[in-house]
Amino acid sequence: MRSDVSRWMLLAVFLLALPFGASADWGALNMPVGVTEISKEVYTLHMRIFYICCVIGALVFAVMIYSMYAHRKSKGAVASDFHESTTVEIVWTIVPLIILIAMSIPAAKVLVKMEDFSDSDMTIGVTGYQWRWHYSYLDEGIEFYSQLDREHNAARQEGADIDLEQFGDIYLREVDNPLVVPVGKKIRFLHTAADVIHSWWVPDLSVKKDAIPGFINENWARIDEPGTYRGKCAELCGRDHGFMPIVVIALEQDDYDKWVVEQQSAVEQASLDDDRDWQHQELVATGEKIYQSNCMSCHQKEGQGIPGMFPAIGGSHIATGNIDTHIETVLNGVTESAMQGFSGKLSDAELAAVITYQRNAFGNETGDSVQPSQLKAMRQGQQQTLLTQPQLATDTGVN
Ligand code: HEC
Ligand SMILES: [Cu+2]
Repeated sequence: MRSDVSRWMLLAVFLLALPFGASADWGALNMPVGVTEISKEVYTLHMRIFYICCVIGALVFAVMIYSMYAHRKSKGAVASDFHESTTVEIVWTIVPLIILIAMSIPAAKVLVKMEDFSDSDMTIGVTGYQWRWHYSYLDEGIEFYSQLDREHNAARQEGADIDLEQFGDIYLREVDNPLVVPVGKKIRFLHTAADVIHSWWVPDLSVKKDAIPGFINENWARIDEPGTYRGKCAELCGRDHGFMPIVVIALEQDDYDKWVVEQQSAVEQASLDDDRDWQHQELVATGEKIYQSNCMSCHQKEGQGIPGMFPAIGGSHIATGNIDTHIETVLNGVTESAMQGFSGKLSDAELAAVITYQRNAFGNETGDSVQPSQLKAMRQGQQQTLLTQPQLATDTGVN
């Protein structure tokens, strides 16, 4: 009789353990330990509570399985009949209460630590856009957009003939401009969004925070080890939600300082680019890259668009017609449509390049070149109108 019970128990344990034994890389199923003090504490907390749950689960199931087997009907078992047993009720209230309190104390400690934003060494603003991230280093004056790497973006296009092997295990998890940070510094992140709700999630840093338009959420991380840490947008934010990865590169302080200097000189270079005249070929070549990173996800690889959703650029009246209308469209976007303005996202030179490209690709053969100075003029003209408008309004009020 005894050995019968234990045989059944063994079978149950074996069946329960199957899924664990079957997976070769079972570490990958669990949450990562991560590379920050908080992430390690979160991991420890998670494991501790997980084990408590395992013990409770095992005990409850053991009692259930044993009771069902030992007191089965075929053996003539008769259900015992005890009502309103104060002792039992007290026990099953007090015991879970004690367990819950025991679990909440360490959890509260970690939560409090996570919410302590004091004494941060640097602050980075993180803004979610459909479908890219914008980073702004508040003290260093560095800012840039970060989006799905151009080659990965090309590879995901329908019918793209690209060998995915080359991307290894980071396919669709690479960006053009990673977020670069120093190790050992307390970095405060300020999260917000410009259109819909996104969520900035980097598991290794134990950072996952909703980015909500009109709100600023805080978070922080102090990274212990140099390395590359990847994440994703974790809030369903529209068509390309699955294609706005995050890459954080943590560098030793010296390397980070070098990076900051490089960035600052890149800003100078960009302003030089905005001030000079460009060759036609140069504009087209640069424009193609900018098109692939910024426009292709909607207007498609061959500029054919998606009928009913995104207009084709090849043969478009705007991309082959009046240059100013074309510039206007790209600079300010089209209200009430998915076509957002790129005035804040691309520099004058970048805009000039992508517009030139659109006018000379996909069968469009205008032969036009657009120069950064035209963009600058257009921007200034628009600022002028904005400045004079309130004036007009008061004038009409007086009349
Ligand atoms: C999120 C999707 C999206 C992205 C990204 C996008 N566009 Fe558009 N674009 C649209 C939509 C939608 C329209 C149609 C707007 C309307 O007229 O209602 C449009 C229209 C246009 C037009 C006018 C075409 C026509 O014939 O009406 C041009 C030119 C254009 N976009 C250029 C660009 C450029 C340049 C970029 C990249 C820098 C870009 N677009 C990125 C969605 C997008
Ligand atoms: Cu998103």
